[in-house]
Order: sequence, then structure tokens, then C-alpha cells
Amino acid sequence: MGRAMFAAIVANVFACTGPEPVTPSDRPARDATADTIVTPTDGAPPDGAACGGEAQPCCVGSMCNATLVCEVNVCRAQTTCGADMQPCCVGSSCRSGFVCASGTCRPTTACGGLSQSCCSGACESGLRCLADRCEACGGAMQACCGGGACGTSLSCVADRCQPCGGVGQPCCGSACTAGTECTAGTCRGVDRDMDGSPAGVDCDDANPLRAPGRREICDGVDNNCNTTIDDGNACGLWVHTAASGSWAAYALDPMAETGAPSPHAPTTAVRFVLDIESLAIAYVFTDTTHHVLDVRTRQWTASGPRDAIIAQLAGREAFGGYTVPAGHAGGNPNLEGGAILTTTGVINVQFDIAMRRWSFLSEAPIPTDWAPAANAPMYSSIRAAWLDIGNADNWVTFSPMSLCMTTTTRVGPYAGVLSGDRVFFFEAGSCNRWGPPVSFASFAPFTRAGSPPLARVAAAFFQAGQLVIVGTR
Ligand SMILES: [Ca+2]
Ligand SMILES: [Ca+2]
Ligand SMILES: [Ca+2]
Repeated sequence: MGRAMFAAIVANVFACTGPEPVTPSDRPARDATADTIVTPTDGAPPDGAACGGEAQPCCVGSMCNATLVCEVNVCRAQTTCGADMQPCCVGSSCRSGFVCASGTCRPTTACGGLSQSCCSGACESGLRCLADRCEACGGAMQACCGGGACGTSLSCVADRCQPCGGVGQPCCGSACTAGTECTAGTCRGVDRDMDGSPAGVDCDDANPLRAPGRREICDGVDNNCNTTIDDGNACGLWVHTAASGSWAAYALDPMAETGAPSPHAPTTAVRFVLDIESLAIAYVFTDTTHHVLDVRTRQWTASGPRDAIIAQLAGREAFGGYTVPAGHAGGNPNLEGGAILTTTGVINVQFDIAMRRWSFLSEAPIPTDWAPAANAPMYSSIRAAWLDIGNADNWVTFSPMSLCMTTTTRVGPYAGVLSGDRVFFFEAGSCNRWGPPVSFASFAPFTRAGSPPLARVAAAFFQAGQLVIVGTR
């Protein structure tokens, strides 16, 4: 076959059987002179591959052959896009009555509603397209609607509609409710007491000693706003004065409340106290240390190792103690006697007031002959003890001397012993017998306002008419 004959056949076939190119008004015109396969010399595809046929790349200008349409740069039959459940056509378009939802054409009623796919990115009023789902917006803690819009009293913060205007809430724009002010985007109460805790946060904006997070101190008010006054170990020293008939509470270390703890205050559990009435001081002992308390000022004036002042305590576990005032019952006015209860016996000591020095006197075994036994405490469970030589307050309602089966009705002296949840009474001086105990809660001083709770009592002493309780840590 010659070259001329071949050309004629091709022209004839094209003229008789080839479809006329169509040029829809909404589609780019294809090259009318091209065969069913178009091989453009420029534009897509760049590698010169075939284009324009079904499933072939679109030709330059998004052109496809005949009835095909260019869909995402691939030529496809018109029937494969735009109808219900078909892929969206180029430009996310669908046939009339349908919208493109998540790349699929759906009836307009199947998208745009709550929890439906978005309709070409759009949702019904009051909904917002988020990750191609229509979600409620504008309500409290919902996503903000378009343009950051939120409902009444809500403000769009971090794309969430949040309550605004109240204390601690975002400002509504720049507005806050009455009594608060917008500071750095947050509504804060006006801090009337200038303690750094604004109204609405501060439990008492009229008292700078009270605010959330404040340290609780022993001052009779609820400093940390937890509704409990002087909670925790805020107080550690309670003093009952006969004159007032009531208790005053203090911090065990008042200096610690100011942030500068005393170097002499106890920092571990107090076990017993030996007070020196004529000097208005008290030696307070822990397991390993001693601490000297000025009872009048409640300041700690000296401290050191426990056993440095009473060597016989070495290796002992001591849990109670009391002293007998110097000069009592005709004794030496320069010597104060003391007894220390240990788990292995009673150590008797004396204090030379002039020399300010303790010395060992004697040791006695754990008493086993307390009488009457029914009135005596269990030795090992004694928590605190004190000696009151006068019973001037008549806290002991019977005459301790009556325990000695004498005819006297003299009241006192007595030792008070706190053991378990009862107070025991010991006639101290004549016959050393025990009177009937009473419950802690019913013993006169502990019934009065401001009494230390039983659980906080670590040690006690009686001095100058005052019953003093040292607290647990
Ligand atoms: Ca305040
Ligand atoms: Ca409190
Ligand atoms: Ca307080």
C-alpha cells in the first residue's frame, strides 16, 4: 500500500465512523481535529502519554474526548460522577438537588444537619463543620460558631464557647460582671484586702490574713479558707489560766509562723516536760533533744541533746514526767524535784535552781503496787502528767487527802495523769493513792472553750496556776 492510499483510508474511516466532537458550554472545547486519542505537544501530561480518553489523564486545558468529563484530572464518563452516592464532579459539583458531602454527592437533605456530613463545607444554622461533620456550636463548652460567635454570656476562648464574665472566667470581650474587672483576659474580683486573692476567690476579702493557699497559723481564724480554724498543727501550746477560766492557744514555735523558725524549738515529737516553776521555764524533751521554753513569753531560749543534761536517760525511752516545785512541803527552796517515766523504770532527778543544773537522784522500778489498782492508770499508756499542789480551781472534786484515810479534808496536792481517754488522780505527798478517774472530756479544764483536743496532747505541766499542754507534732 502506498502512502497516499493509507492517508485516504484513514480520512475515510474518520469521516464515516468517528463521533462528532461535542463542546458543552460548561466544558472546555476539545481539539476538533484530533482523533479519539489526543497527544498534545504541550501541557498535561508532560511525558507525552495518551490523554483525553476514559480513565486517561485530562488533556491540556482539562479537556477530554467527546462525552467524557475531566474529573480530578482524569477523564471519566459523565455517568460516574455527580449523581446520588457518586463521587463529586470536578469542582465538588453535583447534579441539581445534590450536594457534595465528604467527596460524595448526596441529596441536600442527607448532609448539613446535626452529626451529618458537611454540605460542601456548609452546615445548617447553629451548626459548624468540624472535620467534615456538622456539630452543634455556640453553646457552653461547644465549638465556637463561625466568626467566633457564641451564645449569651459565653465567650470564644481556644475555639470553645466558655462561660464568661464571672470571677475566674474569661472576660466577655472586655466586660466582666459587677464587682470584677477584666485583667489579662480573665475576670478577677477586686482585691479589697490587697492580699493577692481577689473577691470571689478569697473566702474573706475583708481580712488579709485569710485567703486560699495561705499558711494556717494559730490565731483563731481560718487562714487557709478550708473552713476549719487553726487546723493541722497550727497550734502546739495551750495555756489554761485560772483567772480567765479559759484556754489560750499558741503556735509551738511562734517564730516559724513568720518564716524564721527558732533554732531552739522542738521539731520532733515531744515526749515529756519538766518545768521549773520558780524560773518560769520548762524543759521540753523529745526522744533525742531538750528545749528550754520561757513560759511567760513562750519563746524557746536554749536547746541541746537530751542526754547531755540527764546522762541516765541514755538509751532510755522516756514518755512522761513531772516536777515538784522547789520548797514544797518544807523542802529545799533551791532544789526542784522531778520524776521521769521510762519504759524501764522511773528516774528521779533534781534541778539546782542557782546552778541551773540537773542531777540524777535515784531510779525506781516500774511501779506495780499502785492502789487501789482499780483507780490507777496503766503505766505504759500514760500520755502526760502534771502536779498541782493546790487544786485551787477545785478541778479535783474529792479531797486527795481523803484517799489517805485521814480525817483531814484538805484538798491537794495531786498529780493529774492523762492516760488513754481518762484523767487519773494521784495523791502526791502523803499516801500516794489513786482517786477515781474521770473522762478527759469531763475534766473541768478540758470542758472549757479552746481546750486542746485529746489527740493533740503530748505533755503537760502546771505552773503558776496555769495548766499548760504541749501538743503533738
Ligand atoms: Ca483579698
Ligand atoms: Ca483552716
Ligand atoms: Ca488560724
